[in-house]
Amino acid sequence: MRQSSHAGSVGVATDQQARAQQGRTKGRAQGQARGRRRAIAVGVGVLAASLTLSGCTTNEIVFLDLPSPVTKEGVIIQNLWQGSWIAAWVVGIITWALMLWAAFAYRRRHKDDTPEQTQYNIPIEILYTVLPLIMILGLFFFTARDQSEILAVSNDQDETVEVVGFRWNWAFNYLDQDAYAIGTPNLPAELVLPVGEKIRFELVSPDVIHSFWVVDFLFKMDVIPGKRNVFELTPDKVGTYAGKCAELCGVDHARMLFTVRVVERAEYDQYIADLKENGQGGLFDTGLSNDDGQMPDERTI
Ligand SMILES: [Cu+2]
Repeated sequence: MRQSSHAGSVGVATDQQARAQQGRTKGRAQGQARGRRRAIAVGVGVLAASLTLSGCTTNEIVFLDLPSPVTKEGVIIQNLWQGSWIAAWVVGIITWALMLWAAFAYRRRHKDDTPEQTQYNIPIEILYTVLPLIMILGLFFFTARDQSEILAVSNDQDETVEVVGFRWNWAFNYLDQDAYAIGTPNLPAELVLPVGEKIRFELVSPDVIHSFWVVDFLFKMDVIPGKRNVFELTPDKVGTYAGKCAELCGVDHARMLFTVRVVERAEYDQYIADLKENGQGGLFDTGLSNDDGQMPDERTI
């Protein structure tokens, strides 16, 4: 009787211990969950605060701050760029979520535990071979489609400008107007274009490879000696835009700057008239540039 009562009290004690143990385990689990939630909240808060305090715009955060295009064709490039980033973000977010899920779901729960070891999952391996292939083919398709649209030359231009990239600045021959403008590193060239009119650009170089780049056009093309590279764009926003050489072409490459000014037609006509009045009628003879890299204003020919 005493024994059984003793056994009973042992049983009660064991139950109480088990409950206390359960309580401690539950408490610990709840504490860990709270800690995790707090860590996630702090992480999200720090990320949000750093993005807000840095003053970044959506364009800067999501699309890495591509300038808004100032040509009709620039919109195609903007769409390609933004579409590629949206696709990249979707793939990135899914990938990061899967990585985090795998890290948490299959983490080691006890220090003596070994997580389940797996290998040769054929369906998964086929999936992660085929999916990237589909993504790359998708990017290739949209790039090729847009590139052929932007580079299409239809010969229905309103004005033609021959762009001469030389060491170390630029000359612009207005072929339909019989006038030219030329720059030097000290007095960079200016290219004036009428707004809303299709311009045919013909790129030539008398010396080395340069690259004609107007940042806000979202477009650049190499200027190659012995070759005439042609493209057509329609600037559709009045304004002043920075241009530069985008091909490391020698010692004064960094000084190959120029300005593009997109103006109304009347102002353009006036500009051409002023050029002619200043003795810049006719065309700049590209043959004058020689291989010694002399600046045009130093030439004696
Ligand atoms: Cu250059």
